[in-house]
Amino acid sequence: MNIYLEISENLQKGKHKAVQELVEQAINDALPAVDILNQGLLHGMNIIGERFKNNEVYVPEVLVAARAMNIGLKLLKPLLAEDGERFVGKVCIGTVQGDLHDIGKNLVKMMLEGKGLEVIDLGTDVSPETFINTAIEENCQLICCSALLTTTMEVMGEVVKCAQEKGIRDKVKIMVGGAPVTEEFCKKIGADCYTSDAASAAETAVELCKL
Ligand code: B1M
Repeated sequence: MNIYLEISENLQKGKHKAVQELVEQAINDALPAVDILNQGLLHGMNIIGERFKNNEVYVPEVLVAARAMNIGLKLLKPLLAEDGERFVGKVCIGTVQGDLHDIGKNLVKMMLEGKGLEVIDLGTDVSPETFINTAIEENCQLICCSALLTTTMEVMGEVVKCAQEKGIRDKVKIMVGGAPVTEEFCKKIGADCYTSDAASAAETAVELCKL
């Protein structure tokens, strides 16, 4: 079995120590970090996602897989980060109120930092007011909102409204993303842009911070 499949299978079983050791081994073998991420960690997480959808596994199994995923991500972080210009802009990021999913948000954060952006991580379950107050206090050019639930993605519209109410809508850009989010939804709520994955989120963020 190749090492990517081993990482994927151990992640699916929630064996975080094995995932840690295998990712370390792959890094030591000089395998590309992006392949370790896509063919190993994300491959395993996608399978768990499908099984979760089909009621073949339940929340506890998904949680241990998510823990293994986050451990693997931490190890890859320095390798995924590029040695670019430092602090090309300031961004705050969080998963919206009511939503506890943070793996995608963490991946986006890592890529943003890799592009030289200064990132304030607000964590999960973040209220619209917290996004907007942070953007004001920290002088952020960009707010990044992640949502994984069809029920919580609506909070992104509240973030846009809150920015209007606090009079900063013309000073801050709002980017939205996460599995249920679409370009159409982004337009509907009046956010500035939608990106579908962490790499394009980071590239777009740099462009938005330059505006
Ligand atoms: Co949850 N969950 N979950 N879950 N969970 C989903 C999202 C679900 C699709 C599973 C399913 O039924 N198929 C489903 C949502 C259904 C829906 O809304 N239509 C679901 C559900 C129902 C729930 C609960 C309600 C289950 C329950 O309790 N009965 C519950 C809700 C808790 C809450 O948030 N209030 C719940 C709980 C959990 C766990 C806690 C067990 C765990 C989260 C652990 C954690 O995050 N620390 C979990 C997980 C892991 C998942 C799945 C299996 C995997 C999500 C993930 O991390 N994917 C997920 C099924 C799935 O997505 N296939 C599922 C990997 C990650 C890298 O992808 O986050 O999509 P993703 O990020 C991508 C892009 O979307 C993008 O970049 C990343 C890739 O490059 N992206 C952005 C993300 N944010 C972005 C922001 C951007 C730009 C791009 O700009 C700002």
